[in-house]
Amino acid sequence: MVMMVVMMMMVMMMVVMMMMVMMMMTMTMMKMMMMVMMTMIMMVMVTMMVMMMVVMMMMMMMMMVMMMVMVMVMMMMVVVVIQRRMDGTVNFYRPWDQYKKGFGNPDGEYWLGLENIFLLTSTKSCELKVDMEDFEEGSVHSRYSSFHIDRESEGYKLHVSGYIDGGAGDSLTQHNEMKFTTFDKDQDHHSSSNCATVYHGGFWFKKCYAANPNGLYTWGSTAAADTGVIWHTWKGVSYSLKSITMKIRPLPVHS
Ligand SMILES: [Ca+2]
Repeated sequence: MVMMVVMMMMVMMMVVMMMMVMMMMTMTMMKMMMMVMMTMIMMVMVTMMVMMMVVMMMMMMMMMVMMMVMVMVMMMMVVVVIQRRMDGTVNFYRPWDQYKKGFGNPDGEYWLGLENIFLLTSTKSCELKVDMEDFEEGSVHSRYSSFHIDRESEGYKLHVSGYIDGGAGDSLTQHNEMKFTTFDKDQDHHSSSNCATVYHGGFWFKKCYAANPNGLYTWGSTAAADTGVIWHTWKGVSYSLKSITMKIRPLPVHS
């Protein structure tokens, strides 16, 4: 009998112990499941945040690319008039400091100024277009794919190349590598005279010119020999043009 009781008690104790172990195991399992769930939630949240950041960065990059394209398009559209003759209202027979700083009216007869032209063309490559009209309703142009000038200490030396025909012929390439000359600053290649004094305007004279867009405005015929507003390859040296406009435009950067 005693043995039976002892056996029963032992079995009961074993059952209780097993239950306790099972309870402990269940609690550990629940804890582990909670931790796994928390970790999963955290991972989902972090993934969502990373995805949001990536989307935001992509949007910012797209906006930056769009802004860069807009700036490039705007730069390509910017045309700067550096010289214009159209009605003879402005005197172009001027000294060095006037040609350096500019004169006239941007809406009419105009010289932008050598220092400004230097600053505009020194940082980016530009093309040059020269539009011309005669008094018989003729209209032509000449284009140069590369145009810039040196600083004042280099005499504002002209660098022009890449002629493209627009009906007027090429009267400017022979002025390439010339320094600027005014009546009070002779930097031309004519040893015995000053081309600016002889032809009444400042320009990148050589010995002396094929183009003299800053010459005397004489409404067609040139009163004195070769002194008009001249583009030699279009109308010769005895015809003073009705209008001439020199404009520059920055070129897109080539990689
Ligand atoms: Ca000279």
